Formats: sequence, C-alpha cells, structure tokens
Amino acid sequence: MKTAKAFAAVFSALILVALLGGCGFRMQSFDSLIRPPKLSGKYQDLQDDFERTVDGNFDLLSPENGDYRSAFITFDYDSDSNEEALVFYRMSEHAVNDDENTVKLSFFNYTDNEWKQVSKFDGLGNSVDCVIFRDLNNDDKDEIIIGWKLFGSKSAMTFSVYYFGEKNVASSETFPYSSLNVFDVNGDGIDDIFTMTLDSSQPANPAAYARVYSYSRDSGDIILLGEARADGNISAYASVTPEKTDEANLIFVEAYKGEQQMITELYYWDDNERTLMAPLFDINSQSTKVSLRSNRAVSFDIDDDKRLEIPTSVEMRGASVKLTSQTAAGSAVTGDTSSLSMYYTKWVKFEGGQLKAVQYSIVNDRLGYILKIKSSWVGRLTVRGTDGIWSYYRWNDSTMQAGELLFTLASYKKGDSDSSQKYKDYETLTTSGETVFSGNITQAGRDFGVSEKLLTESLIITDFGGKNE
Ligand SMILES: [Ca+2]
Ligand SMILES: [Ca+2]
Ligand SMILES: [Ca+2]
Ligand SMILES: [Ca+2]
Repeated sequence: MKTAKAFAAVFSALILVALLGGCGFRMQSFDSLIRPPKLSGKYQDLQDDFERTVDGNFDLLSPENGDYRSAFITFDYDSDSNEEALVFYRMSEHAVNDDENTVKLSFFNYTDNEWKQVSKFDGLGNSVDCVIFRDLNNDDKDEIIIGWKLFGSKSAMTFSVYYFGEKNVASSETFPYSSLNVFDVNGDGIDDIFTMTLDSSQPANPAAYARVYSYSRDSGDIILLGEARADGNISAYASVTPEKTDEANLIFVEAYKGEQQMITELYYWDDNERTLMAPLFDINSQSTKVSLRSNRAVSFDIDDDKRLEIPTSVEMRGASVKLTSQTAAGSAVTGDTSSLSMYYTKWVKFEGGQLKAVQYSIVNDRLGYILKIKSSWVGRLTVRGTDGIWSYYRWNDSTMQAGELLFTLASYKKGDSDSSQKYKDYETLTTSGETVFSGNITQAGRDFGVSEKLLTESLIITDFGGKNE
C-alpha cells in the first residue's frame, strides 16, 4: 500500500493529516509523541512484571503507524499522575503468519510502587496498525482506540475501543476501516471516530463508505452514528482533514485513483437528517467524479481565507504535454513519449451547499508548481512541453488553433552550470531550497499581460508530497 503523501511543507496547515490507515490528528507537544520504552527503574519493573505474566516465549510487537510506536506504551488515562501501561506481544512458537498467531495485549496499572496486570486480550490481527488515546465518552478519562491489521490483508483493518478502569479493561465491538481519524464530526464537542472503509468483496463493483462512530450513553458503548457513500474505485486514502466553518463541520478526504489521478471526497454531519452527507458523491455513476483530477494536488487554502478549496478539472484544449519514457536500461528514448491529458485546475469552495470557483490554476506536478491564472485566461491558454518544462501558448477555442508563445517556465538545481547556461535568457522568478524556478516571457506574452512580477506572485511551489524524479 502506498505511503501517505502529505502536501509540501509550504502547506504546513495541511500536514495535520493522518497517515494512510494510520491514526488521527495530533496536536500534543513533541514529548508526548513517540515514546520509546524507557526501561529504567519503574519501566524495568514493568518489563519484569510483564514477563512474569507470560507463559512461554514471546516477541514484543510495536504499532506500525501513529504516534505510539513502542511495544510498551505507558499513559495516564485518568490524569491522576499514576501511569498505566499496555504491552503488545505475540507468542514465539507460532510462525508470524500463522492464523493462530494473534497479537496479544496486556494492560497494567501502577499502584503501591508495583505494576499489576489488570486485563489481557487477544488482539484482532497479526499486527497493530495504531494506538490513539482520546476521551470519547466525555468523562475526562481517555479511552484507547486500537487499530488491528488483519491477516494477509493490506487495506482491511479493524478497530476496537478499550475502556480502562481501576479493576479491569472493557473492550467495545470491533469495526472495519481502511483509514481512521479521531475528531468531533457532529459538533457536540465530543470526539468521534471517523473512518473510510473500502469494501472490495465484489471486485467488479468496489464500494466505499465514510462512517462516524460515537459513544452512546444508552448502550454504554461505541456505535455507528452515521454513514455515507464514497467512490469505491480508489487505490488508497491519502489524508483526512476536518474544517470547521460557520455553516458546517466539513471533512475533506483525499484519495488516490491509481498513480495519476486523485479525488477529494467531502462530508459533513447533518443535524436534521442525523447522518453524514456526501455532497460530491454522484449516485448515478457511483463515483466522486466532480473532483477527479490528473495530478497530485490536494485540497488547499489557495486564497488565504482559512478555508480549504478542492482542486477540480476543466478541459484544456490544444495541449501537448509529454513525459520522456525510459527504456528498461534507463536511457531516454527520443520520440517514444507518452502524452498526458491536460486540464486547468479550478479550485472550488463548498459554501451554501454549492461549489464556488475561487481560483483557476495550472498544476505541474512534474516540476512541482501551481501557477495561479486569471479566470479570463481559461480557454485562451494552452500548454506544450516535455518533462515538466512547459511553454504556455495562446489558444483560440473557436478556431481550435494555438497562437503565439507567451512564456516558458523551467526549474533547475542551484549551481547546475549546464542548466544556468541553457536557461541564461530566463529570469529567476523564485527559489525553493536548492531549486530555481525561472521564466522566459515573449513580447506576445508581455502584450497578453504576463510579467515576471505576475508569474512570481502566481507561483506556488510544492513537491506534492513526493520527490519529483
Ligand atoms: Ca492514572
Ligand atoms: Ca472517557
Ligand atoms: Ca462528537
Ligand atoms: Ca481558501
């Protein structure tokens, strides 16, 4: 499964996303983050006491995602300054992939200078995805949300919630997920569990669901509070970002459709309907095609109003953008190129139940930039180029003809003398780390209204969460 791809550092607000299939949002200070086992004094005692409770040889096991990546996790669920602990392990006599070989989980309490085992559980998989501590029932004590990875499955995981008590630990029902985050979905001030779940049981007709789980006072346990449909034809979830607005608490879910394409799912809780709403999901096509794009841009506050905008695609005619393909040996083959479909990117805001265009742009995820353009340029501009070095031409939509070259944007590493020579007629527009972004504007471009100042102001530099080859 793909690793999650956060947007570039320049969009640091969006870094508050969960890793794929990982845990929820983290706002704590750094020292409450990853805690290695501190096996000295009290913690050595924990290990000793733990070993005494296990009958046979065991291997310790650490969660694979989230903030807690240690087999021994100490926490203080009731904030009384006495720590509690949990330990993940597995018995060594079974092979790692043996179905019998479930992860085991022990809970410990520290009282009277001694660790005492409070409860012991068989886990629900052969590895641990993540551990989250959060108060879900509003009693000022943290519950423990644990995500389990199922045998042999890459995307199907289950979670359960553990309620820590003085005398024992109780566990909830278990629920499936592909991606899990904890935040307040319905706006009642109490955290909920938000999951995206892919159902691939019918490969020809994959489905997916957004679901919200909440603690129910009536049942005394976590229940499914509401669900909405999602595009099932995706390869992985990239991130989940909640956003509070005056109208609603929105949830932006970014998903990959193969290597080239992405979509954004949008959800919000409707208090009247008492369920999750999916305003972008198209029931007829069973997909979220309105936000489909052929680049790796994700929702982003493009106009600095503290609200996210979703990238959507608008057809661009006359474009010819190629990637130089590589032979098996890795050498470039001239003429053997694959063409990319090109689109303008229209950034839309969800407001008053509708999508409103906020900004148009052209996204180049090869070089790593978003070029904001005036809406009046849409349909009057087309792009030609190879390997990310794109030239922008005038385009006439009624004659379907390309006109004059307006400008070209290039990038190269600082101090690369070949490139500095190659782009010596270009003006530096901006730099990002070791990369120089430069442009060359023709007289026709200047007549069209392009200037170095405009390009510099219109460029957003990003590596789209990955390294550009
Ligand atoms: Ca405690
Ligand atoms: Ca609680
Ligand atoms: Ca809530
Ligand atoms: Ca915005």
